[in-house]
Amino acid sequence: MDLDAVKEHSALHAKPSGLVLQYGTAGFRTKAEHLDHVMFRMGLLAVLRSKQTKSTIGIMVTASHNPEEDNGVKLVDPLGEMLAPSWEEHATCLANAEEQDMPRVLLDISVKAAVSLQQDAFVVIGRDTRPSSEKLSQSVIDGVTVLKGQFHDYGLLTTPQLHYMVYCRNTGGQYGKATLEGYYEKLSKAFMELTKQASCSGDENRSLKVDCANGIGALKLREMEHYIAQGLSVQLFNDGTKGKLNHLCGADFVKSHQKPPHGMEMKSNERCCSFDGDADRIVYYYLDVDGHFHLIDGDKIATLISSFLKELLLEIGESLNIGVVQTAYANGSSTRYLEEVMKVPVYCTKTGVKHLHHKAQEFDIGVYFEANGHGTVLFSKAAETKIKQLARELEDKKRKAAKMLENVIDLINQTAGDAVSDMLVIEAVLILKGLTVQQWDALYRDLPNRQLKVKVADRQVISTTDAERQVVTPPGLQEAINDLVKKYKLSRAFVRPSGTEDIVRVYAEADSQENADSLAHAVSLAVFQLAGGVGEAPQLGL
Ligand code: NG1
Ligand code: ZN
Repeated sequence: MDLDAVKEHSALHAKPSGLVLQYGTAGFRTKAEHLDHVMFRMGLLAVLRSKQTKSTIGIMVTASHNPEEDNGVKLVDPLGEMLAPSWEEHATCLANAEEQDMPRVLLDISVKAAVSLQQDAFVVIGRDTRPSSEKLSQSVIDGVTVLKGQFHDYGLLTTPQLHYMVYCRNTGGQYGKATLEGYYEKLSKAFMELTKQASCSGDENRSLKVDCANGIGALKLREMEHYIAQGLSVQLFNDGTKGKLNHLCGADFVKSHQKPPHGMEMKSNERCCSFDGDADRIVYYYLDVDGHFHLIDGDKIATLISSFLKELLLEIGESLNIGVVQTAYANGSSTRYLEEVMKVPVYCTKTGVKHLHHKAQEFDIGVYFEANGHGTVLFSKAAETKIKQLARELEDKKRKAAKMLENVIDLINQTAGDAVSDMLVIEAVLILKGLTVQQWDALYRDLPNRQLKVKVADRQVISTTDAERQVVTPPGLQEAINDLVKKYKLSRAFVRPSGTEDIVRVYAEADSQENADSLAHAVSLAVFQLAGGVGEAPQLGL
């Protein structure tokens, strides 16, 4: 490692002294102007990770659903997965090292992680449409080249497309071709094959309005449009030609405000969906005839997809196990429906897809979704082989079911949540089951809920256990929450420090919206009082 060259180039991407950042739920995220040094250093780190794993590593420059002025970066591991936890720590150390210490910290990491420095390194890079992303990805490239890593810059990509590229490259093209065309062809072919099995054509239903959050999803969906045109017509809104990224639109806005995005023309009973800023999340919704807004979130997406997969498994008579993984944010009604009506085992993990992904790998078929619409389906290698074999051997109806499962395997992006791939799976399931958006929504009724944010001096004073459903510190907070929850029916509440914003998140659900709001407010006050709230105390209705 040429540490002199590292030092010299690092000075061009100098760290503002005193700035401390953490590799959180989704990598580093903050105001774009604070990130230049982080990008350069993540370029360096990706080279080490690539040498250590002897594989291609990905770097994505995005801040997902955060405001346009923010940016962020995350590394993608060889199988298209999130970076391993021990390397998250290395990333945090490296990003926070003061300028003069950085080369030494880099060397320490390479020793600790037993990186063989003679090994070649290859890094692939993608970025979203933020104005700051191009320059920041150039800083990543500077980091990669100073350590003599090779790289391919894909330029504008959705986050899941970058995950896909990494996985393809590390499996010798077995998963698919590591090009955009390869991605579009793989998904569209599986979608067309799957929907061909529908008994009725249901043509009138095959159109969908998509709010692209003024982000990368618009560009990529437009590129893909003609590949799927025969099966689905998509009408794009918030395509980035006018509005600002994630501003009053996108999946996060729709989910957290529980209302339609701006800039979308909705008529009653029309099926609509929203992507987030880097197109790895999706939520659906519609207006009923009375003009009421109905949100269909990640929980209902998981329910739709897992019930479809379970039916196919019953059809082929194979005892492959299926499990659904959620977080504490999953609506209580969804958990009850999955367990009691669908008889599917449900597991709860900490927030952040890496935790859900990890748990989902324990099943033959693991369906995981965060309530905010980030998720996918994982098929174990054994399950995939079995299904492919059955699709050749079985006959008639059973064969058809096995073939459909095979199509789902190709259609779902198994590397991470992918709004485009999830959208196509959902559309295919609706077509195959002949379901309208209202019928899908009516599977169960969400418990009214509310999410709030509380500002505190140091959010790390809150620690949690039991998949974040119980507070451990500060003392007295969990008792206070328990007492408040007891005052309402069908109620539940929990708090946790956000991994992507400098706030504490509060979640509450109860038998009515009024009660959910009131419980969430009361819990926010308890957090404010017991966990060092700053500024004005939380007020009801804000
Ligand atoms: P934090 O800020 O840690 O709550 C948010 C989402 C996560 C996940 C990450 C990464 C909620 C409540 N939290 O994390 O689910 O998607 O962002 O984007 O939706
Ligand atoms: Zn995202």
